[in-house]
Amino acid sequence: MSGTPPAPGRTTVPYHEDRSPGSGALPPRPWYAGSDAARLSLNGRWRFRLSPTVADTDTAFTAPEFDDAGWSELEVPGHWVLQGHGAPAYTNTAYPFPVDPPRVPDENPTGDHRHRFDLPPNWPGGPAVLHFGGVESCARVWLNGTELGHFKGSRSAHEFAVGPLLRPRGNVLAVRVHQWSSGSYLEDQDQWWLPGIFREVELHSRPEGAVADHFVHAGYDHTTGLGTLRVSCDPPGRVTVPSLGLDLATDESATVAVRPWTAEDPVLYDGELVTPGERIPLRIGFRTVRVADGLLQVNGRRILLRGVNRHEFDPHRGRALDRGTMRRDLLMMKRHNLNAVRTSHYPPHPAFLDLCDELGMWVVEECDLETHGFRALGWRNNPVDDPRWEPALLDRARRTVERDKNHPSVIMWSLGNECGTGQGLSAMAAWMRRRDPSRPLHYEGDPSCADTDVYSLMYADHAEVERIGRRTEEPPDDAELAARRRDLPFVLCEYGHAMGNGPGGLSEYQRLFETYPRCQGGFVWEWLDHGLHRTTPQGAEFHAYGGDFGEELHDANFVCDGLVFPDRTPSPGLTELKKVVEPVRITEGGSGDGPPRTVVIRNLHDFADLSGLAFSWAYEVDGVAHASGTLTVPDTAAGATAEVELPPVLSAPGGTRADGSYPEAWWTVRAVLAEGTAWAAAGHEVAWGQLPAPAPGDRTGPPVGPPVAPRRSGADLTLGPGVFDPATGLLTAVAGEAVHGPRLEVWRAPTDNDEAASGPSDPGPAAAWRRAGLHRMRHRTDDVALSPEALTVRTRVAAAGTDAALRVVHRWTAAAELLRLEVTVEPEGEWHVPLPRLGLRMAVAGSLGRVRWYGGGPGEGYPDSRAAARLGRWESSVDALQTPYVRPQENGARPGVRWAELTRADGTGLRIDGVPEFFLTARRWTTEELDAARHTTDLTPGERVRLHLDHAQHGLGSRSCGPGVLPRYRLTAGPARFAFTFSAVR
Ligand code: IPT
Repeated sequence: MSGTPPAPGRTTVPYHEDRSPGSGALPPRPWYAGSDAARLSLNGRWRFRLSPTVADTDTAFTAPEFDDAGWSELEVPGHWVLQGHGAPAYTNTAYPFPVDPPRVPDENPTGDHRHRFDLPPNWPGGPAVLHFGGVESCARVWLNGTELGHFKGSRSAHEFAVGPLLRPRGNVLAVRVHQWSSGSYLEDQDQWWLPGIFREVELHSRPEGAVADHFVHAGYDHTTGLGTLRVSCDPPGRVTVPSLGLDLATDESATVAVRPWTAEDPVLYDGELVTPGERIPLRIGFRTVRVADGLLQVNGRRILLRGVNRHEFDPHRGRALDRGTMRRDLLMMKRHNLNAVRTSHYPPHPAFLDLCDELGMWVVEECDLETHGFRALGWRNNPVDDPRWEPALLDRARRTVERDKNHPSVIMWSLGNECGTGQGLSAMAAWMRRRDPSRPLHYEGDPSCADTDVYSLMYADHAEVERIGRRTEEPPDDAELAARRRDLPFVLCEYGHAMGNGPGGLSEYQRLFETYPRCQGGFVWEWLDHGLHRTTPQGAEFHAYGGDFGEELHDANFVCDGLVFPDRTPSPGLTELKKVVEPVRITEGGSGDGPPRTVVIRNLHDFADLSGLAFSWAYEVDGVAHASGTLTVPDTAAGATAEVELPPVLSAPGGTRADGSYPEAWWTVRAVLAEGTAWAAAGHEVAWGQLPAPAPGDRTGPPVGPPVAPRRSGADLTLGPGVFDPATGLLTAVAGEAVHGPRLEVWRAPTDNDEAASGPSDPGPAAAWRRAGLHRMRHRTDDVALSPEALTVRTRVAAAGTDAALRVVHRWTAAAELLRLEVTVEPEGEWHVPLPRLGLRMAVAGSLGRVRWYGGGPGEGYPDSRAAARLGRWESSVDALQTPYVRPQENGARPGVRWAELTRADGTGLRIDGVPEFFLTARRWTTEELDAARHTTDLTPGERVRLHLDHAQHGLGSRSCGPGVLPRYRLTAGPARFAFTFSAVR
């Protein structure tokens, strides 16, 4: 133990600073949505007064007759800092106060709450409890002037016996809440510090003989198909499950044929638990979780976790979530092929778990525990390694398990997050194992896995995951622990850090999960950006992050690292994840030359066959469907593969494209829900694949026309439809459209992943790029040469202070109405950094506000995050092409574009065909403006549309927390060649 001497200057500390979990509260019990025992919600408008320190307060307000007329009003549940009192603050791991456990600073905002309530006329009288769903971080409670006790443990429920204190009318509940307490040391999760009564406050009648505790044990034996039910209960009673014909005493067990519960098919049997004083509805899911043969198994099968880490957050209400929001989260997750949630890093509102039971989610439920800020201090005085904190730690373990043990969706308990190691964790684990041997334990922070049943890491790179898959990873020192760990299944409790644009590299992780049985998937970090909704003085709305509230210590936008934006619209990362983890993989079959004649359908579900899905095919030429039909897929069990014939070759109009090239043909095969489910309607798309198809028969088109020679007349230089500046060789107009450029561009507004440093010796790609001057490249025109066939412009692009350069040859040719540009890039000197991008940058009229393209879409895509980009014909406004990352950065590229048309309202405009395919980006501000912006409201549309036609982009990676760009997605400076054809859209 790394103990501390007693705090000098103080022999006793006040209740909010002592290490105890509290006093006066009742033992924890299971939460359930309701029973026949009366309940009264005390939520609503309460009276509120904020004091900056504890010393400024006295307890006079607890007297029922106290006059609170001068106080403010506050919405409960809620956080006072989001209701105009004080300010939120964000730190990732650093404690926002001097570290001296268990002491907290004098500046300890303290909120006194008062609520007056009457009992309804039919209130039964007798025993009752006052229920607090969650209060951050320490509450002291009085009812009608009598003190009930105090508690810590923000995201656990606490209850007090209050029956004898209640009066029919004029009850006064007084609650003092301290923002900081000893408990804050155990709640150093990466999120906003948000004090307040943020979950419901209720009064529960607890009649004599009501259920004090009950534990539903419902296992499933996959070898027999039988489920065994036993419900233990205090006091004893009876359990009925009508649809199973069960009527048994508590503690008696019954074994019957059942359909098991899984996340794919969440079968719940309605039942009832009846004791002398209460009837509780039960929702029973039969399933057995175990770690066997080195695998995490449910009902005898290995499962693959397609998961996310979920914090509770709402941009207006913080952690005071309503059920609609919880449900919306889950529906979105299900619709994006996700099947697992880690409740990072505390027990969620228990209603969320009811929804997980109902909709089907594997849940890893974590205790409300993180002491991350001690890491920077070499883990000195870490509470989890100090026996004096053990009661508080055990209290958190107990309150987690006891409250939520009856949920079939919860398949593992997690001790907490990022606490280092220590005996306190072992004590928690020992208690949890005794109390609930039916669930494996998870904890990531101890590489020895001494207290856990699964080996878990966060942000391991692909190579490490592969070694773990092969069981060849570096073992822990202790031989016994090494042997034990090698036999454990592996999960990535966090990976794919979804901060800003990214993550890249998800597909590569998924391949590993599908290749190595030991690698059972993981949980992307994280579900949601925690940006707080704010409005500028001019009335523009944006999402605020760390530092926007004047915090003296903060971690900026590291709190915005989710797959969905703060307002819960999906970010491109979620669309990508949906595609990557799809439970059915559709790929081309057959072997040999020519387009495939069969399609391979791989069923990647853990349990379900494909009968719930309807398959269809479409034959598309340059994104236009010419024929479509249903695809009959045979019964294919989970884990099995079917190969299905595609329809015979079809004839379709082909012709040629504007630049004279031939259109392409593709099959698109889709799998949609055959019937509606609890989480999506019939027709909802689950999976899709695209395969090259035989080309359309008609391969003829109008000839492009004879070549045209460049002409210089006076101050003008023209070539076919193009007009050039004779001095710089820059295009000034094409097909009647004023343009500026194109010229070579290598800079992009760095993403959060680009910006991430991994220590003083490695400041990250963006810093290296800036050092190399990639954001301040100069263009020198070396030659503007005319020949009968071409206009050739040679430039040298380089930054001040270096001799590394890019030599660029622009070869312009024209034929009839087409203007063609061939670009050759040749690096010169030594290039030590990858390029952010390589392509052309140009400006066109702002009126060209519509975009139509044939290529990847509809959303953005980057080299290592483009699985979800579907080849098709897409349309958007320029404005809608932007992805509003909370901190502005590179975004919006559409990958694999063959051609694009930018048009104005009347339909006229400019067309660009690219060979090879390119990344298309169009926005109303420059890269420099995008780079400089801190919030979305810093960007104001300019007069022109800025186009980027990129031959290549550097990958995204996941470096903001985790591995950078995989080698194959690095954009190394090297010789490159690409071409574009410009023409008019009329
Ligand atoms: C990891 C934390 O567990 C998580 O809460 C979050 O902070 C995440 O990082 C980054 O967003 S811990 C880190 C040291 C890998």
